[in-house]
Amino acid sequence: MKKALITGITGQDGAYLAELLLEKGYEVHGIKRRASLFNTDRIDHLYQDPHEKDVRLKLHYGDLTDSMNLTRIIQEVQPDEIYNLGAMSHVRVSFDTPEYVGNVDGLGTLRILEAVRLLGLTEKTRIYQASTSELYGLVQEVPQKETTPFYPRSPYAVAKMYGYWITVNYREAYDMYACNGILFNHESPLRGETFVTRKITRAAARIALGLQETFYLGNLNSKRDWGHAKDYVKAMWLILQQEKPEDFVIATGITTTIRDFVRMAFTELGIELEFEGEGVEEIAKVKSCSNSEFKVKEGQVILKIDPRYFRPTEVDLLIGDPTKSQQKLGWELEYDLPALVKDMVQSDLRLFQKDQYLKDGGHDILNYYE
Ligand code: NDP
Ligand code: GDR
Repeated sequence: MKKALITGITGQDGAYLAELLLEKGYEVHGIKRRASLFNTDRIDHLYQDPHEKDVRLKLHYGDLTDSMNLTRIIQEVQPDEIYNLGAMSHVRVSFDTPEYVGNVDGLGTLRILEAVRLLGLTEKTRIYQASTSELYGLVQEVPQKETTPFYPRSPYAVAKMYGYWITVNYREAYDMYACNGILFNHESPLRGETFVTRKITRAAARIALGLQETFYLGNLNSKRDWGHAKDYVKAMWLILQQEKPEDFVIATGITTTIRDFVRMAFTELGIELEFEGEGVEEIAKVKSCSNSEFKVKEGQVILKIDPRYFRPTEVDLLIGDPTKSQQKLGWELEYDLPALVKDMVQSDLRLFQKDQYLKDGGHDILNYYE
C-alpha cells in the first residue's frame, strides 16, 4: 500500500486530496496544527477511529516552522509521496504577516526537502510543491505558461517564489523527484470564507434568505482563472505519477472579473443585479428576483466597496495555459465556471437555511461576516 503525507490536510485542497488518495487505496498521513478549537471540519467525514483496525487516515501534530517535528514525522511515515500544501495562503493577510509567511511558505518548503534528503529518502519519496499563479503577478505575458517569467506582487508570492526555486534546485542538485504544480485559483464549497468567491457565495445565500442586506468587497476589476478544487487535486496526483519530475501549470484558460463572479452567483439564485457608480462609489442593486421565497427587494443595495480590502500591490489579470498539463498528464476538467458557481452557491444556501430556521425560532445568529 502506498503511503502519502499531506501538509495542510485541514485546508480546502488537503481535504479533497485526502479523499482522492483514500479512494485510490493509499494510507494517508496528514499534518495538522494544534489549535484551541477543533480544526478538522473539512476532513471529519474521512476520520477513522484510531482504535479500529486497518485505519488508513492518520493525523500527526506538526508545523511547517518546526524542522525537528517534520523530520521525525517523515522518518516515522517513510512516505512514497509528500504533498506540501501547508501555507499561510491569504494574499491580503500576507502584507500583515510578511515574516511569518516567509518562514512557513518559503522556508517550510526547504524543511521538507532537506528532511527527505537527510533521511536518505531521495530515491523513495516524491514531493509535490503547491506553487501558485501568484508567481506571475505583474503581467509579463498572457496566457501564462510554464516558461512565463515571474514577477511576484505580495509577501505571499515572494515566499512561494522561494518555495518554487528551492524545489527546482533540490531536483537538479540531488536528483530528487520534486515538482511544482503552478495552480491557478481553485475554489469549492470548502473554500476558506475570506477568499473572494466564497465570500460572494456566502453573502448571496445570506442576502437571499434575508439574513443580511449588504456586503462589502474591494477591487471588482481584477480577473481570475477559476477552477474547481476537486479537479485540481487530481492534477497534483498526476504530477507525481510521471516518469520524470517536471513542473506544470494547472488552469482552465478562461478569465473572469470579480464583478462577473458576483453577477453569476446572484443569477444562480434568480436575482439579477445592476451595477452603478465607479471606484469606491460603485454599488450593486437588485434589478429583479424570480424567486418569491427570497427576501430581497427591487432596488436593494446588496454590494458596496470597502477600500480596506484593496491590496498595496494587486495582481490584475491571471489566465493560464493548460496545454502542457492536458497533453502530458492527460488532465481534464469536470467543472466549468458555471458548474463551480452552482456548486458553491447551492452549498451555501443549504448551510444558511439552518441559520434561517434558528432565526425563525427566535435564536440569535451572527449577523455579519467579514
Ligand atoms: P488553505 O488556506 O485552505 O489551507 C492551508 C493549510 O495549511 C491548512 O491546513 C492550514 O492549517 C495549513 N497551515 C497553515 N499554516 C501552517 C503551518 N505553519 N504549518 C503547517 N500547516 C499550516 O489553502 P488551500 O487548500 O486553498 O491551498 C493549499 C495550498 O495550495 C497552499 O499552499 C496555497 O498557498 C496553495 N495554492 C492554493 C491555490 C488556491 O486557489 N486554493 C492556488 C495555488 C496555490 P489550519 O487549518 O490549521 O489553518
Ligand atoms: P487570490 O484570491 O488573492 O487570487 O489568492 P482572493 O480570493 O483572496 O482574491 C482574488 C481577487 O479578488 C479581489 N477582491 C477580494 N479578495 C478578497 N479576499 N476579499 C475581498 O473582499 C475582495 N474584494 C475584491 C482581490 O483583490 C483579488 O484581486 C488565491 C489564494 O488561494 C492563494 O493562496 C493562491 O495562491 C491564489 O489564489 C492562486
